[in-house]
Amino acid sequence: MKLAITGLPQSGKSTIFYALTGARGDDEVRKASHAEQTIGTVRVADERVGILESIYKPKKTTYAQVEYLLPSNVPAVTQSKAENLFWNQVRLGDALIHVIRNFQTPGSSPPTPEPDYWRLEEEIILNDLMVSEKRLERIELDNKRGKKPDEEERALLKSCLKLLEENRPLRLDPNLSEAPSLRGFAFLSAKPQLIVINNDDENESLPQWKSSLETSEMLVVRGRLEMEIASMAPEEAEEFLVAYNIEKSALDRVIRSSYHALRCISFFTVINEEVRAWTTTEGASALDAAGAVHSDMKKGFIRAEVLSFENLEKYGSFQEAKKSGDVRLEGKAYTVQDGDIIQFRFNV
Ligand SMILES: Nc1nc2c(ncn2[C@@H]2O[C@H](COP(=O)(O)OP(=O)(O)OP(=O)(O)O)[C@@H](O)[C@H]2O)c(=O)[nH]1
Ligand SMILES: [Mg+2]
Repeated sequence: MKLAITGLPQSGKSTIFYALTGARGDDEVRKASHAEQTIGTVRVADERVGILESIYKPKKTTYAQVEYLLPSNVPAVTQSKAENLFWNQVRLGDALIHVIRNFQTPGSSPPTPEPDYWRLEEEIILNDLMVSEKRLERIELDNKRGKKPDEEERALLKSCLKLLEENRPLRLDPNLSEAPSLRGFAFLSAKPQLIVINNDDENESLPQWKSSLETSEMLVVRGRLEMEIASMAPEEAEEFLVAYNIEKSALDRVIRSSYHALRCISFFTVINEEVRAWTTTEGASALDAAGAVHSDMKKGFIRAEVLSFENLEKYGSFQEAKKSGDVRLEGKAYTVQDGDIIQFRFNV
């Protein structure tokens, strides 16, 4: 899962990125600094993995991972090359984390979170509008030259255009945001989005907005404070978490909310003495899950042996659960449930 950080200039994008990836002690962080973007990989905390570990005593344990992308270029106000570069990086994300300034630094104007939100949202919509217009023009041109258009794509693009012209994002219409034939366009406003209100150290509350936001989740992060905490040793961080009344770190909360926004679930495998957590989306089939683990498992898929996490905990082992008849044999079309422990039977 890739989460791209967006926001107006000086909203605290870098600060939030480091709060999320700076990670306290236990998290494995790899930062790859490319010419264009910074990527931070963090593991998804999941207490069920710890319980699986105590049951299986594996040689190796692998948590699910989330990648954060911090684009290097700031979005310019006018349509320039730099701006395109920024959005091209953001386009790689499965979802957007939209950072909004709700703090004041000496010399800066008081924060205006709601208008700031709409300013970036409008840019995102405009961006998609241009992409769909351009593609539709192309289709009409080809049509005139005798190339038969893909009618489904054409109709979908027209619906996109209509919504975007009303200044509304594509994420409002799942028929458009989830349409397989539009996936290639990687429309920005079609991506699920998490709004992170970047508050000052002393402020824990969500700002009151005049208009409601139909589809996006919003949460408060005290960016600078949490960035400082993220760089501390665990014991020192603990004191701060208590002092500032922070129950869960920004990292845990943002990951959890993005899981929710992206409709992600986790399933587990135990293969060659490795316990491993995987991320897939709600509604994924056993065959999709097999493909995520290994292409051979998908190709040679026979059956999936599935045990719910609750039943594993109840019986204490896969074998005991099997004796009680609680391990189910499922076919390709089975819909994976959050917490399933899956053994794939396959044949290559
Ligand atoms: N008080 C306070 N200051 C913050 C907070 N987050 C960021 N800042 C300050 O705001 C300024 C901008 O933060 P950055 O994280 O660099 O913002 P950015 O969006 O990455 O900026 P650009 O990359 O230049 O667009 C810095 O001086 C930060 O120290 C916060 O939560 N509280
Ligand atoms: Mg920055």
